[in-house]
Amino acid sequence: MHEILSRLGLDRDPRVTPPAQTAQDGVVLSLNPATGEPLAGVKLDTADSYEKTIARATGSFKRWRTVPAPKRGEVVRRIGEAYREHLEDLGSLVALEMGKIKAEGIGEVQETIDVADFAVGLSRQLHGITMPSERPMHSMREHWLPLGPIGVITAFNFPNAVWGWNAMLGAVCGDVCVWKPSLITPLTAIATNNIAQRVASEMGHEGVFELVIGTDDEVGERMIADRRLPLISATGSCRMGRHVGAAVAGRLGKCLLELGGNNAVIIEPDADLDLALKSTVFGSVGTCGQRCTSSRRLIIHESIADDFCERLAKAYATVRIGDPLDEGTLVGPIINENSARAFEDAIAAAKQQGGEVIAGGARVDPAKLPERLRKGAYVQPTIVRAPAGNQLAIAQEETFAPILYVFTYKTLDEAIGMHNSVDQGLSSAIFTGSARSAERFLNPSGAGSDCGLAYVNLGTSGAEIGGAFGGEKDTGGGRESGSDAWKVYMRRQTCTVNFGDEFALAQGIRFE
Ligand code: UN1
Repeated sequence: MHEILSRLGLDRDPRVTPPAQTAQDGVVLSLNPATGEPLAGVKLDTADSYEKTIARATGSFKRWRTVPAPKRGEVVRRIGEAYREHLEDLGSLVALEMGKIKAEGIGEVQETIDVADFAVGLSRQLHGITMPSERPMHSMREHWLPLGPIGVITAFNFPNAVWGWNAMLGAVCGDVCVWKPSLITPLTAIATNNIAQRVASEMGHEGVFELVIGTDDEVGERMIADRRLPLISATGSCRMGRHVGAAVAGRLGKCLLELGGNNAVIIEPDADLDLALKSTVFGSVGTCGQRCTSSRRLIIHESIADDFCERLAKAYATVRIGDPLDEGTLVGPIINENSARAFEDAIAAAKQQGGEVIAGGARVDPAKLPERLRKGAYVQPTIVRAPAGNQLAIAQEETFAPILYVFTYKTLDEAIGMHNSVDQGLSSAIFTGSARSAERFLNPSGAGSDCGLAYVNLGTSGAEIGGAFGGEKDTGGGRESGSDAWKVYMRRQTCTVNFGDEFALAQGIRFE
């Protein structure tokens, strides 16, 4: 077994089986997307084991919620420290199993550490407010209470950090986290969850972090229908989110959805173009275009479009594609064959719709790859220029691949209109030297960017944890991570106390 797996104790985990070439019943194979090799098998949960997990989580929640919040924070503080100790190995495991480059794998685990730190501070700041009562000798306040065991469904592309956002906040809020990770990245989930679980158990708090690894049919459907999970936090495609949202709404549960993006960068003629270039390259090719925040559309002023596209295409040509664990690689494999085909289909559609490919445009020829990488799926980061008139239907869709569609504009109003003309509303960026343009992009009337995240002079991906993360429209409206996103993991209670001895009704109603 790969040494990173052993260092993280995965070879001793009862769910992990030695790698086999073919999957057996009830086992999912985790593959290294860089080489196509199986890393290990992981035993799947069944309806039966799911039921046991939820029963356990329900019991653990009743104990955990009684632990004072700052003490819960202390558990999360130690979990953050344990992740610091395992940063290199966990980051490498993310790279190994998901295919993002090691620097980004480590960055992802750092994101979990950051949110753990944030949650520690928060554990002493789960503030409610007081308000004056209209009645004499009455007081009013609201306070925040633990919500319950919560279901967290995560995608393959951030196999560690998205759980971290939910689990670290949920834990200080007094919730127990039941995590259903993507079946593409179960090993990262096991290693990540085991660390949190071990630290919490050593401190006398067992069962705060539960993991269920199973198919949508066996586990996912049960989870979203389960009334014992008052909140389902789900990250994935808009299609998945519609299904989850409807199921959870059907039982009047709470949903936190973080779904697809179709993020655009606007570049104004007075922008710092060197900065815009670097940021656009990272935003569009980073993580092989598989972030929900990846830049998918470039909306550039017509006066600078040709020169900038030429520079961008040159920069794309220098991006080193290869093994994500090799120093110097900037783009690893795309996650699997299906994604590679979606990449090819999108490019075929773009060409058919009149788009012109000015960089990349195809898979990497396996013959040009080192022997051991030939079973991986590698694609060339691609730029497609939309035809005159800016009509390119395929750009309405989120293809989880490194494809950037380029559009041109004359006026900022036109650019913002194009920017907002897609169904999704996650992340957005403008590069400009003008304060006026920047403020128009952030227009407090709402006439600027319609996304949940808006950046000025930086790219669409790479959010810090301190802000609330999420998006509008088909992105699902959820907010995770920083700011006051913690409130979704708690329930609010408005408390009114009569400390006098008069019977008094609100609204001055007399009932004598
Ligand atoms: C995701 O792609 O699901 O802002 C999350 C970013 C990262 C998180 C991405 N901090 O790009």
